[in-house]
Amino acid sequence: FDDGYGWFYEGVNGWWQYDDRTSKELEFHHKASHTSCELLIAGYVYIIDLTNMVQCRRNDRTKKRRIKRDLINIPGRKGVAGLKIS
Ligand code: V3L
Repeated sequence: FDDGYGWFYEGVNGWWQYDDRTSKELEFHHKASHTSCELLIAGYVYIIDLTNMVQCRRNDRTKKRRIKRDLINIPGRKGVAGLKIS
């Protein structure tokens, strides 16, 4: 975004940036002070808990990933939505 911040979810040894569309949706819900939202990501509905800053699949809540809103150029950034930085 214009302020240099983006949205990330946890991977192995680093953070993946959310895809563009999902990032915009997250930013909208964040700015509106929503405590959670449900978003369709790669064919699955995810519950994004903006209070505890975690995400999980709606139909399989065992795997929780931490999420964060942070500067785009953080160290440990792996890529965008599973596409690695070369
Ligand atoms: N955006 C895109 N794909 C996601 C997201 C998301 N917000 N959340 C989960 N997945 P789970 P390393 C990730 C994918 O949590 O090597 C990365 O994007 C997730 O993809 O049980 O471990 C990489 O593609 C996983 O494939 O819902 O850091 C991949 O893991 C699948 O949904 C490997 O990354 C199940 O995750």
